[in-house]
Amino acid sequence: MVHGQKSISVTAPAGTVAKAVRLRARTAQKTAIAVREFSVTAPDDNPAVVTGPAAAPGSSADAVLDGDPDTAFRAAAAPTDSTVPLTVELGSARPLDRVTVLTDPTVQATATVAVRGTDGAWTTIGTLRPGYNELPAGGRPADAIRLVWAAGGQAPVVNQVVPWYADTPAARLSLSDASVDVVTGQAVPVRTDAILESGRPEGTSGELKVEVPTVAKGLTVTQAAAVAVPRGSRVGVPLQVVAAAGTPSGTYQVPVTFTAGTLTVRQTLTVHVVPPTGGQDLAPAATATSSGDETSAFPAGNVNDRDPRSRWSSPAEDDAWVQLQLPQAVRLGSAVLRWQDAHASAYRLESSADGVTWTTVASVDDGTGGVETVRFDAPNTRFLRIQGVSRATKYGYSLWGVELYAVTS
Ligand SMILES: [Ca+2]
Repeated sequence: MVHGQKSISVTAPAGTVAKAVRLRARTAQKTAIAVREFSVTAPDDNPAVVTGPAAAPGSSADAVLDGDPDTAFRAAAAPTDSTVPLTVELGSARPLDRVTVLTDPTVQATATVAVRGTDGAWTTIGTLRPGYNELPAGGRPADAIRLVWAAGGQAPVVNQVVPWYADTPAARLSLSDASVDVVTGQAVPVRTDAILESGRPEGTSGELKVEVPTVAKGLTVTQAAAVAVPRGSRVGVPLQVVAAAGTPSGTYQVPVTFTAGTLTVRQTLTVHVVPPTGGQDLAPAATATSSGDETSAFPAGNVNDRDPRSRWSSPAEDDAWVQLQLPQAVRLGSAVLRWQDAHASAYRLESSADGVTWTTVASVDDGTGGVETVRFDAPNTRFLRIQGVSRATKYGYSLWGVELYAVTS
């Protein structure tokens, strides 16, 4: 948590693995938040820096590192004996496998390419020709690459310099959805993709394996086993998840691995197996109460009055809640929440048979608002509570309506 700072720098705990980073206001304030720059770096991600000869107007040496082969560094003049090299400082020494250099194929300019070892000495790894160049760098630790032009020829144009490190995993594995809900007995599979990315210039191929835990009897995940990941590309392999009727409800951790030679990369797919629900919405027959209402104009009863224009609104407190008491206990399987703009970014659904002892049946920590359907298996539920954890806005929680459905099998 930070306060009144113009520049904020935060170091994540060692070993943090993150897909997203967010900045979130926690309290109301007089002025808007303006962010000029938001950057994130990985621990071994020291930014590379490039310097070189004078650039032609509108061009810059940075263009060789921007990842875009369409932009280019254009030298202002043809090289002479005193032209400084184009030097890429890599930021830290890492074993360098190869160097790719893209230059304009129509420009006649010849250069030698050298890499700098940890002893500070430059070693020439090859000669640059117009167009595509891929030069072996020997795999030794290097912390810089430079291009030294021969005098004469035309003003050089370099589109991209790409270092390929030998210590980069040959493949990376991620999941398009790391967590899925699967309804038992539903024939249509739920799909998530295993995404494989090649980290090396030569591409890779291997075997994708999904291990369904034996306790999840009835749960199947089908996929193509052999996967080829071409050079520099990204391949999505569909994983089709089905839970046969009778699969025990619960949350299962399913390891997904990709093995190529001696390398294995892994991820975990979380599968929530939930029973099918249906029948009539049970909420209108329930009695709604809350931890508190913002004003008497927004009472708890507005969540189950079947009126889409009336809403419940809580005071601006993260731990506010609203609950529905059913006429009798049922095996509850889903809740549909219709949020007003002031929604929860995190909340729990809790079940109780007596209104005293509560069980958390679902936790949502990435609430997006709008209409959210939450699935679970909550036998013997007389009370269902929507327990706020954190608000997405400075206002209290606000719901237009809540629907509740029982398990049908
Ligand atoms: Ca309503």
